[in-house]
Amino acid sequence: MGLRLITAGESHGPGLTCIVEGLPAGLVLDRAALDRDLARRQLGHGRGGRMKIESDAAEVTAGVRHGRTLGGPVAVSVANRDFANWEERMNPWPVEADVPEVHLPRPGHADLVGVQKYRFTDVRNVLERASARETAARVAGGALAKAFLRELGVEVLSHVVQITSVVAPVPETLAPEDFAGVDESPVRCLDAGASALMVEEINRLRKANESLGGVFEVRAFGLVPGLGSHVSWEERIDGRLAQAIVSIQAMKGAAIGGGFELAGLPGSEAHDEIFFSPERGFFRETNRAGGIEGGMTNGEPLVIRAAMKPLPTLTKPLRSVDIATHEPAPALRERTDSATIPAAAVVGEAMVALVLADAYRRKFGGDHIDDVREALAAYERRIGWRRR
Ligand code: EPS
Repeated sequence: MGLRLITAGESHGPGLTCIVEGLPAGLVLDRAALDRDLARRQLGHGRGGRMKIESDAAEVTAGVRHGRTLGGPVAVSVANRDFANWEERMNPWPVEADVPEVHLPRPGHADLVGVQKYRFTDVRNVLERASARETAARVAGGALAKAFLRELGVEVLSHVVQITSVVAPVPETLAPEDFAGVDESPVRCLDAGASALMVEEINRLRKANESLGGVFEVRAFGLVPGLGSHVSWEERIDGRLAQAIVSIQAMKGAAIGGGFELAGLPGSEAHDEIFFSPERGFFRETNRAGGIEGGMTNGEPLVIRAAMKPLPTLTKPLRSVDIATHEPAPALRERTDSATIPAAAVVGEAMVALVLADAYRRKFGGDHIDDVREALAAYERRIGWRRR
């Protein structure tokens, strides 16, 4: 059995819920680490008023006893503090008050297609679930997956590499230690110079009533070779990772390793030659493949990037049409963030961790965390893999 995540919840409803099914029993969870990831997702220059209201905390309601998993589904809930201001508009039950419908869909959002598809007349019925508030539940689930991966020697880390036209230089190789201070940068960028320019860029565009997109990168260290499989399209781990990344609200692209740049190179410059030494076993000196060959991890660090479009809620709204009258009208204008790429990178870590945790569960099975550890150690011995 693998591992899967289900989330439930609306942006201004009572709260969010995440259920992770498939964690082994006996896994030690750290409450503080869960809340730390939720807090990291709230950081970043360019966020709007909502983050001053929310201070996300995880409440574990199932699957854990005295800090250890029991082997059943783990449920975590995260309250929406803002619900206090939305009790009538977002009450799960009928209310006396007359709650006005939203009729102005925002270009780039799920609004218009959502009402068409689900037979709604009120855009709010779509936007509440489409909102990126849902990513708080993903991050809670990702924190559980990370706890499992950490037991297997895997670290999943992220950084921002681009905000609109500001592109940070990225060294050819990065080690887990290089990410130590990334959360101190207001844009979660590893390069101090680019970080300052990104902050300026956000300020400049925010003043012009614009929103911003960008690119983040997730790296995973310590992955054993052979997660995923070449035998079927559904099992290829690059495909599963791309799906997980592009499923994050506002993502328009995913690239593994050299990504789109590889398309412009001759074959001799696009691959990673294979070497062997008794100390290191098989290794590569480059990592253009981003740690994946033939739909399987190859023992090098995983490198995956995501391209995020500018947020579609604009303080200077784009042209749209009233869905009730069919008259032209500016799109819905809501309180919004201007840039969320630093937070999106934390969500990227969560999604990558969930896919990797699922791959470890599929490959190594086991009911208790020690079963997984033993199966992994036996496999590592058989292929002569040295952890790096
Ligand atoms: C979002 C709009 C904003 C963001 C929200 C995502 O919310 P609001 O409409 O309440 O101002 O703050 O993100 C979060 C609440 C969060 O926790 O990340 C949207 O439309 O996607």
